[in-house]
Amino acid sequence: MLKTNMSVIGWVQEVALLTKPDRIIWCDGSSAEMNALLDQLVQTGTITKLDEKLRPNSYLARTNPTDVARVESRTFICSANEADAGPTNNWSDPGEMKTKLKRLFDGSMRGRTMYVVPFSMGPIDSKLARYGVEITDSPYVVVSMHRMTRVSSAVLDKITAGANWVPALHSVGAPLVTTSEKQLQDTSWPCNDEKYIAHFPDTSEIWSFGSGYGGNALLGKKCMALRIGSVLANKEGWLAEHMLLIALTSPLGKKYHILAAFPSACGKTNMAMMNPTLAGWKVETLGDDIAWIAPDSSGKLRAINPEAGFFGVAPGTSVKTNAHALHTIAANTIFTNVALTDEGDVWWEGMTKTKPEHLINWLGHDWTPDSNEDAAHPNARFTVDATECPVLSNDWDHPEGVAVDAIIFGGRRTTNVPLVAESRSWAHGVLYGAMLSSEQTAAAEGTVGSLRRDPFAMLPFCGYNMADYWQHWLDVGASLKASSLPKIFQVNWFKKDSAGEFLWPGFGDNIRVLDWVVNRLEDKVQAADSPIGWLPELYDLQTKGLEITESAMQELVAVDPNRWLTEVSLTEDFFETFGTKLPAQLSQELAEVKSRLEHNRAV
Ligand code: GTP
Ligand code: SPV
Ligand code: MN
Repeated sequence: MLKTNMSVIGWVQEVALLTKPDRIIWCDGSSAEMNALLDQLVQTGTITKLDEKLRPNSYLARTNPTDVARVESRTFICSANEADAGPTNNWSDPGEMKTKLKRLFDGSMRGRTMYVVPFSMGPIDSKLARYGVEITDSPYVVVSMHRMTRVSSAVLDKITAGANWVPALHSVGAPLVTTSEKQLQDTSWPCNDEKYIAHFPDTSEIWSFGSGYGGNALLGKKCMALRIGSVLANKEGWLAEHMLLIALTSPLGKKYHILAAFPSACGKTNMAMMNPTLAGWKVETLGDDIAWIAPDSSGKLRAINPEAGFFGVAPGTSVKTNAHALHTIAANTIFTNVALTDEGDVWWEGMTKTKPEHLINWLGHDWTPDSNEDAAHPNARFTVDATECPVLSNDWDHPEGVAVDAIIFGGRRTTNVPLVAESRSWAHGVLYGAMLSSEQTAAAEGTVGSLRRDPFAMLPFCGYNMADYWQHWLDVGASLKASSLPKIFQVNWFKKDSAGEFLWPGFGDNIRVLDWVVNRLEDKVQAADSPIGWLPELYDLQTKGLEITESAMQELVAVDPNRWLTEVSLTEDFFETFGTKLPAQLSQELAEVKSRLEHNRAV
C-alpha cells in the first residue's frame, strides 16, 4: 500500500495523464458539494427531482437498461498467484489485466470531470477504519459515495500522517470526445458495454470500468469493504463479512448484538430494520450489508458497520414488510430504477396493495397495471444516510464497535433447510457458513430462482481463495476462548409448502426465531438433537398470534435425512473443487454430519 498525501497526488496525476479528463475536482464531503452535484445531475438529466412535499430533497435516477446490477462474470481477482483467487473467482494475471485496462482507461474521461473522493470505511478515528480514495468520472457515484461512506478531506490528513489507503479507480467508460476530436453526444446514464471490475489484492488496488451501478461503481462497498477487505482481514486477523448488524433488546431489557449473513436480496435490510411482532422486543439497526469484525484485547469479537448509508432493495418494501425502511426513505433519498408516479413520487412492486393507475416505469415508459413491463426493476434500490433510520442504534458509529453475541447464516431455500438450527460448535457453525446455498435473486446477472452455493453469502465478494477463507474463520475461532465466542445459527425464512406458498410469515415475525436464539444464548430452553444441529422444540417457538397450522410448523423444523444426504453429497462435490486447500477440519465436520444422517436414516 502507498503512503502519504504526496502518493495520492502522484496517483491522481498519473490517472489524469491516462484518462485525460477536462478538469479535476477534489471532493471534501461537504453538503455544499453534495447539493451542487445534485443540481448538476438534474440539469444533465441523470436524476429527476421528486415532488418536494411528497418526498423532500429526493431524486430518481434511471440507468441504462444494460447497467442494472452487479456483473459477476466481469468481476476479477487479479492475484499474482492464480491459486490465491481460488475456484470461485474469475482470475486474471495482474500485469495482463492492467495492460488491458490501461488501453480502456486511456482517454476514457475525455470531456468529463474527474472527481477525487477521499473516503473512510468505518468511523474515521476508529482503529478498525480503513481509508480509500476513489477517482471517478461519474457525479452519480460521487453523490452515492457521500451517502454510503464517510467522504472527507480529513481522510487525506490521515493518509498524510502515514495511514495506508486503497486507490480505487472508476470510469463509466464513455468519453465525450473521441480521439479524432469528434464530439460525442452525452447520455443521461453513460456506461460501456465492456465492463471490468478488477481487484489487485497483492497491492490493494481497485480498477472498475464501464458500469455506473451499485457495487460495480461505489468502490468502497463490495470492492473495498469486502473483496480487498477480506484479503486484509485474512492477513491482519479480522473478518470482513456480508452481514447485517443489529442490537436486540429482550423484554427483560437484556441487549444482544447479532450478525447475520444472507446472500444478496435475501433479507439483510429487512432484518436489520425489523419491527418485531412480539411485545417487549426491540431491534435497533447498526448495519444492513457489511460488517467488519475483530477480536478486542479481552478476546471478544467486536463488530462495526464500515458503511455510512443503506443501498437497499426497493421492490417488496412496504409498510407491512419494513415500515422502518419506508420511514428511512421518506426524505433525502436517491432512488434508482423505481417507477415515478403522476404526483412526482416513487412506486415499486409490493409497495402498496393497489397499484397506481398510471406510472412512468424504470425504463421511462408509460405504465398501467395491465402493462407487461415491470414498474420498478427487481434490483431497483434506494440510497440514503444511515442517520435517516428511525431505529438506528446509538452505537452504530461507535469507534470500538459492539461485542457480538450470535452469528446467523441464512439463504433463500424452498426446501430442506429448517426455520432455525443451532450449530454444535464454532467449527460446525463454519460448516453452516460454508454450506450456505440460495436461490438466485436479481441482485446480480443470472437466472433468478436457480439454486447456487453462496458460502457465507460471500461467493461474489471473497477476494481470495474461499478455502483459505474458511481456514481463516476456523483459525479465528481457535485463537479465542470458546466461552467468549458468539454462538452460530442458521435460519431459512423462505421454505415453501407444496402449493408454493411461504410456510413462514417472515419479516417482523422473524422475532419469534430470534426469541428462541436468545433463549438458547441464555440457556433457558433445551433443544432437540438432530444430525444437522440443535433444533427448536415446537413448544419453545412462540407462535401465539400467528395463523399457522401445527403441520406447517412441523414442516418448518423438519429435517429429512435422505434429502440432507443429497445435500451433503453435493457439498462433498463442491468441497472437492478446492483440492488440498480444503481445511481438514471442515471435511471432518461434514463427515460427522453425514454419519449422523446415515445413523438417523437407519433407525
Ligand atoms: P442486498 O442489499 O442485495 O445485499 O440484499 P438484502 O439481503 O439486504 O435483502 P433485502 O432485505 O433487501 O431483501 C430482499 C427481498 O427479500 C425483498 O423482496 C424482501 O421482501 C424479501 N424478504 C426479506 N425478508 C423476508 C422474509 O422474512 N420473508 C420473505 N418471504 N421475504 C423476505
Ligand atoms: C448486493 O448485491 O449484495 C448489494 C448491492 O448489496 S450492490 O452494492 O450493488 O452489490
Ligand atoms: Mn449486499
